[in-house]
This record gives sequence, structure tokens and C-alpha cells, in this order.
Amino acid sequence: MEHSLIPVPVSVEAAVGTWFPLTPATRVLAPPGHARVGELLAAALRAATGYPLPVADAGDPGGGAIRLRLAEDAALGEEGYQLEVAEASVTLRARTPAGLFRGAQTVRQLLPTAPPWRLPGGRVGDRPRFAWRGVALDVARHFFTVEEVERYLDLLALYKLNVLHLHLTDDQGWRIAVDGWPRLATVGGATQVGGGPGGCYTREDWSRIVGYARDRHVTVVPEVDVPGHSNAALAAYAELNCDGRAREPYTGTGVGFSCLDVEAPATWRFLDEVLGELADRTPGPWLHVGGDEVELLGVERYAAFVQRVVRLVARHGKQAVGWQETAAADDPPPVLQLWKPGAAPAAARRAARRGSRLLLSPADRVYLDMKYGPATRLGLDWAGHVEVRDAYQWEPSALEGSGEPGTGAPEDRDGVDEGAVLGVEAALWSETLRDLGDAEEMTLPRLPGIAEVAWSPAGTRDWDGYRRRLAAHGPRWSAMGLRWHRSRQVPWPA
Ligand code: TNX
Repeated sequence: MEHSLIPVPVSVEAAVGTWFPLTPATRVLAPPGHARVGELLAAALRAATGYPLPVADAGDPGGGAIRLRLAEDAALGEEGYQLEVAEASVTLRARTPAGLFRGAQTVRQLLPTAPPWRLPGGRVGDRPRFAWRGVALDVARHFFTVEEVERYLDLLALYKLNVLHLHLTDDQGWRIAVDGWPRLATVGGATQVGGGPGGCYTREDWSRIVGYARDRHVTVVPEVDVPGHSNAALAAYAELNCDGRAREPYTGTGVGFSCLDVEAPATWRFLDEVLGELADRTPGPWLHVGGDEVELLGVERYAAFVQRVVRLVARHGKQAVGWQETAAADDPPPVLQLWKPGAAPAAARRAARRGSRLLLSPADRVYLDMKYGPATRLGLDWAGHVEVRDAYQWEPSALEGSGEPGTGAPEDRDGVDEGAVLGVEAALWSETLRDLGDAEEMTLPRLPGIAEVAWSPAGTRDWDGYRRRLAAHGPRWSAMGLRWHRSRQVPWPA
């Protein structure tokens, strides 16, 4: 089939000349007990076509339907699906509701942006390459409301991403209310970069975010960044500071100046209660503990802190994720997120050989806060300019050894196995972004390329084909009311 699907599926076979027409009588049939996935597909198709698209149980016979089925087929994996579009019906099969939801995004993308409302005939077989396909959204430097986070989740879901990592705390703001530590919200949450009101998610807000994500089969990973990037907490509670004196709120964009008192009992009571509460209120298996850019501790005190916080997370029944610096601990977190441009550091490669998995976020490829070019209004440029092609054309398994000496052992110069790579995560830091429109403009059109790196099979990268597929998404974003950057690398329709 002629398509502009992103991420490109594992296999696509066209039935040329065959079409499934959507009509005012078309129904969506969902598997018993899984109406939600049918509802979400129907809602997206309604928004485009204006047809009623009622959702019924899959037991319901009859043609003219888009039928969603759960099928025991091990080859489909956790998120794979098969789609068959024929003249009389559409059949989407998966082993799990998550697989049906991913396949539903393919159906949405196959629908044109204007009538006639019909789907091209053929078959698609598909499953993801990497298990973790995410975006980190910084709600600390500038606050994003629950509604904004939901709109951002819609965008992730359309490109088959499955993790939303929320950077909830930093020097400029603390964005999650915690019982027993009310000043985190009232003081820590009260400002943001450049001043302004800031904000903080209540218990109900957090439930709404994780619920909205769960419906879309997206796992929320909350990050509490410690021991650095912590001025908002240090302003809220004097006892977390080494000198016992509360800090002033911070609205600038510097880094490296804040650090919890890593030996104080108050700090460990604080971390235990904050991480414990977040663990209880978050359905996914991970808690991100940050650990980046700590400049005020020696190597040993830093490593000891990370060690202790990783164990604390495990005691609360979750697995810790840490930025790449946390590889310095004797027993590093189960997931290490690499962010610095260039190669994997020796410590991270060593940790990977001992069982930690690597999450790849190379800043010169996937940092959505980097400017597209010198004329970009928003964003930063410390990792260079990141154009659409840079974000798309790179290979996660080609992550090389950095050539740095490490321990001097020969294996420290090796690259990493693909098996050590858990996935790929884009990051949108919000020092320069004031609202969702700004976030969209930095996200589109780069995020779809990153989603394709994370989902599509190795060896399918083809810039010329990709930019033509991507061009067809511009009118979709406009129709959805999204703001996007008209990169000159892409042949957008006039
Ligand atoms: C580095 S990535 C940071 C963030 C900044 C970002 C800006 C990382 C672990 N730390 O604190 O917001 O650069 O691009």
C-alpha cells in the first residue's frame, strides 16, 4: 500500500486497487472486556470523519466493521500487531491490548487527511525493535498543566512511543505534592524559570496523568532529581541543607550549585517518604532518581549516595533509573540513561556487562530542546544544532566505546551489545519553553524520526524515503491544531 506510516512497519503488503470505505454505518468492534482501546480508535476516526463510529462487542457479526481481536500468537510479542484491510472489513490482531492500541495508530495514519474517507487495502505486520521508546518532558523549569501533559501524551501515542518520563523536580521547581512535606508544593512549586507562578501536581492530578497514560499504554516514569538539581527542595526545607539554612527560590538557568546534605538523617527520611509515596502512586516499575551534574560532592560521597538511593528505590518495590553519571556507584541502577553526546563512557559499559540496561538519549540526536539551526527562536545549543535528519539518521547499536581508558582493561574499549540497549528516549528540557505550543514546535517534526529509530527494524533507515513520508504528516499536525517547525529539510506539501 502507498503509505506514509511513521514508524515504518516491519512489513507492508499492498492490495493495489482495494479500499475499505469508512461510512456513517461503520462500526468498531472491540474484544470483550477491552472496549477502551476500541473507544480510543473510534474517537480518533470520529474527529477526522465526523461519522458516529459506534463501538460494539466483537461478538457482533456483520460487515462494514473495523474489528479488533486478541489472538494468541507469540510472534506478536507484547506490542506487535497484524492489520488486514479488505474491501468489506478491517481486522486488527494483537496478543495484548497494548498491541491493539499500537495497531490502531497505524489505522489512524492510514486514513487520509481529507475525504474520501477510506483505508488502502493490504496487510501490515509489525512489532517494535526496542522495549523502551520514550520522551522525557521537563515540567520543572516551566510547569505544564495536566491538560498540557495529556495533549503531549496524545502526540507520543500517535508515534507508538510507550514511556513518558516526567522530570518533576529541579532547582527551579518541585512539581509533585507529597503528604507530610507540604512546603514542597507551596514553596518548591511556587515559581519557575524567569519567575512566574509555577505549579505543582496534586494527588488527583497525578492520578489523572497516570490514568490517561495507562489508557494509551504509556508508562509514566517520575523523576525526582537528587542529590543535585535540588534547589526547590532546599528552599522548601532548611533541614535538607548542609548549613541548615533554607535557600532562596531560584529562577535562573545555571546548574551544579545545589546539593542535598547527603549524610543528614533528615535527607534520608525525606527521600524515603517522597520516593515511597511516589512508588505507591505510580503504576509502572520505574522511579528515576536523576543523579546528573553533581559538582559539590567528591567521587566517593557521590557514589555512596547513589548506592543508597538505588537500594531505597528497590525497597519500595521499584527499579531505579539514573542518568549516566550514576554508573559510578559500585552497584549502579538497573537502567542507566546516557545523555552526553558521543560514546558510552567506560563506567556505563562496565555496568552494562554486569546487567544494567542502557537507555539512549544522546543530546546531539534526541534533545528536542536543541535549536534546529542558528535562526531557531527557542531552545539551547550546547550540544549543537539538531536538524530533522540528525534526529532520524543514527543507529543505537553503533554506540561505540569512547576510547577513554577506564580501568585500562581491554574490554573497556569495546562498544555495547544491542541486547544491553533497553531503548531510546528523546528529551525536552524546558528552560526556554513557556507552554505547550512551544513544546510542540520543538517536538515536531523531530520526534517521529526518533520514534522510528526506536521502533523500526535495524537497517530500515532511508532518509529520502523518510522525509517524503514525514512531509505527509505536516497537514495532519495542522489539522490537529498542533504547532510545528517547517524544517527546510522536508518537502512539505504547499
Ligand atoms: C543537561 S540532560 C541537563 C539538564 C538541562 C539540559 C539542557 C541532563 C541529565 N541534564 O538539566 O536541562 O542539559 O539541554
